[in-house]
Amino acid sequence: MSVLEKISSQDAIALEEKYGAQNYHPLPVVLNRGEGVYVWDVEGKKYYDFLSAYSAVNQGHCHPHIIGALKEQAEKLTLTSRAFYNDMLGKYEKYLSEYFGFDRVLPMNTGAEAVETAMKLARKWGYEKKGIHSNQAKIIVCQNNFHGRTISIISASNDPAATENFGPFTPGIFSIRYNDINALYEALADKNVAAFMVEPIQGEAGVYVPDEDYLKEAYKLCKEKNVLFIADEVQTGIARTGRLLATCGNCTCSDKLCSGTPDVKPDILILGKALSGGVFPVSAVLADNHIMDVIRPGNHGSTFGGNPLACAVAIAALEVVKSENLAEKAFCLGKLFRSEMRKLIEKTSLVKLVRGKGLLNAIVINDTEDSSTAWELCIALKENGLLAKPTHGNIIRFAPPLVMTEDQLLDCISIISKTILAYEKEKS
Ligand code: IF1
Repeated sequence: MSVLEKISSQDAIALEEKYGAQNYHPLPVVLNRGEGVYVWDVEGKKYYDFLSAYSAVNQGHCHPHIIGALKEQAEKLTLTSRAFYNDMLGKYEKYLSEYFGFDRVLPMNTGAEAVETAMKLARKWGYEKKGIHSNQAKIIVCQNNFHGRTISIISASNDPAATENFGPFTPGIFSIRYNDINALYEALADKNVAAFMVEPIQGEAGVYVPDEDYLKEAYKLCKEKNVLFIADEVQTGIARTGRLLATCGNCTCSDKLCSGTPDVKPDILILGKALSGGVFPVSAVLADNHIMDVIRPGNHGSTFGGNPLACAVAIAALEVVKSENLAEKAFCLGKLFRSEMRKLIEKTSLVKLVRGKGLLNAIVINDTEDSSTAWELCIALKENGLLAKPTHGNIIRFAPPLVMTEDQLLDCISIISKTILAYEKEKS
């Protein structure tokens, strides 16, 4: 079979089932084209994408400015390794540093690699700057976190599906309750703590938004105890939550939304996903000199990290975020989305609540955690032309590309409302 030969959805699914490791349980839809907020399946049916590849495609599918940069750079130079300089990396590092207000960038590829990098950086800083005795450094994380899939990262996880039979795990990682400032206060009493790593909103846990002051208070505590505050903004960053960053460090986001004085300026910022607009894996760790300077030649690296293609793509992806005011759009559309969902909740007992920030939202289905209601609703949404995926328990995450127009969003809200009301009627 030629790889260019057209195949049906059924055949594509059968191939994955026969030849692929079965580490996913996808919705039965096979996509082969995307443009902006839309994707198409192999039979030509058009859908609104309400997952955005887990927030990697914030700029919309195949954005012409990003694809243009990709093509142009791909024809010139794609990879040199870091054994040599390339003419894009420095430009990119300057652009990224200034964009997010940090001194330096350490370029990687996937989100998990960037999280690992941040953990290594924090440990090394702990020994060399804070004076922690060798091999004693601790990193504090939060329960129900999602930071990726490597062994060290799952050592921080309490999700049995992600951890069972993958031990032994990496020591030195301890978890506390999320959104519990006292728990952090107690954990930071230990002088061996090098860092506290947190998601500003817990995505995988079900789009769990912490209390208003939690991050600010947590940051203050970290400052008092000389502990690094690591923000994992792989999912929340790059305009998704209605700000350039959910922690809104020294950011360049729209003045209208930003008070100008950042609540939290992470010591270490982790970015991934939408840093490339979903074109391919590009991640980065940002920090100021007094932290990043513990990393010396040979300490860390990656064959692909900082490759010229990634640099060109990421600059273009970040240009789109600014030129199309995506933070502001996510902020306004998110408000509209949640207020319309609240109206729906008044009309149905099937949905308990809506929560989220910007265009990272979820609805909680009024059913037991192990029921298949959320899954069945997602199947019905798919039939009606909208793709979303259930997350832990009975929660449906809604995270469309940020380039959506208000009319498109209202169309989507009508699809979601009609689908839920029809499902409820059918079941009653
Ligand atoms: C999968 C969730 C999203 C992340 C944060 C690091 C990473 C992720 C905050 C690692 C990745 C993904 C991976 C994806 C599912 C997904 C996800 F449902 F698990 F929670 F987005 F919502 N930090 N998140 O969210 O980045 O190495 O994957 O590039 O299928 O595992 P990565």
